[in-house]
Amino acid sequence: MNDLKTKYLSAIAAAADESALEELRVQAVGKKGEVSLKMRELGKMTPEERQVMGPQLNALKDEINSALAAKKVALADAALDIRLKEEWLDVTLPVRPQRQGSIHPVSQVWEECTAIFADMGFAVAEGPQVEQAWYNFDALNIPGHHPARAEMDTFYMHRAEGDDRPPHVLRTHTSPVQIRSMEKHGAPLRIICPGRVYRADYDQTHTPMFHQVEGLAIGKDISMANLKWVLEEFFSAYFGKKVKTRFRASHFPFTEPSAEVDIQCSWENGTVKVGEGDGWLEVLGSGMVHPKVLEAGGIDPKEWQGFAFGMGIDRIAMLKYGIPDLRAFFDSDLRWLRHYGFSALQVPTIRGGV
Ligand code: 2NL
Repeated sequence: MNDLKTKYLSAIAAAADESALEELRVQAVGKKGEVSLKMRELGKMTPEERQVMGPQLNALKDEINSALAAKKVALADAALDIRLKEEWLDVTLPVRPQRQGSIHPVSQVWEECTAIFADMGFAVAEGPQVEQAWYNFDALNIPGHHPARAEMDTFYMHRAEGDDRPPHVLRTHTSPVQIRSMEKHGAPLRIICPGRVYRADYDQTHTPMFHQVEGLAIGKDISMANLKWVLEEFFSAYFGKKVKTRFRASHFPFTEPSAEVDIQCSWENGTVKVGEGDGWLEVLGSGMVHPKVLEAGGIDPKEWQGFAFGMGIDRIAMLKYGIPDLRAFFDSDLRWLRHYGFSALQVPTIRGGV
């Protein structure tokens, strides 16, 4: 028994890996292992012999089993030590350079507008870009003979011969979204509608697709004074300084009275600077919502009134970020995008009332 013990304990101590260890386990304490065979011989012994040999064999078996378990742990520890020495990373190395996309100026300004008007309690509404002519024109008190409706300015959806559905257009402004909001939510209402709009026009200052943000506030006693405050608050937050406004009487079919709004600017050797000097720049159209338009939206004009305005997102983006050519906005030129684009981490630069 002592020979067996010395033989296996030293073999276990010398085992090089887990498979050698398993082999030793089978040889010693496996079903047909040496120790197990010895245990089977107990049956042939006298009770006195058995009383001596039984416990000794059991003790030997236990000792071998714990030696096997201890060696297994030691082998695993040694293997881990080797891996820890061999495998390493320098976490202080800079990451591989990665090309990053940038936020388009239109998206940036869209977000800025949304944030500023949200602070003044305006919710954002969106709607379809392919719109029924009724929502785009009729509901807005734009008559059938109005020049804005002419085939020249408006993209009409193709109709197959015999297709008698009412006409659809690519919306020419986001006003139809506001009509839909009036229908859906009723009054009171305070929303802005940013979005893509389409007009058949292409030159230095016009692209067939552009972006607009319209605003609408309807209540019991909302007036032009509220409109003026909201717009001045907006321009000051957007340009980051107090910006004077000038309201000029104008005409739109969907507002009465109507006003075009200019912002204060200076012209110095060909560049415009907003919020200084004694020049003026037209940036939006506005007015009190026409009673017929309220009616079209399902709101009683005898009970409710409100203001509306519309301005070009692309145009105010050009003004704030000094981008000279509108057409380049939609060329997807990577050099242009890298130059005028914004980092994804850059939060909108807006500031509160001045
Ligand atoms: C412009 C003119 C304007 C509106 C848009 C509007 C919408 C509804 C009712 C009444 Cl639902 N008005 N929108 C009002 C006045 C002017 O846009 O020149 N935009 C660049």
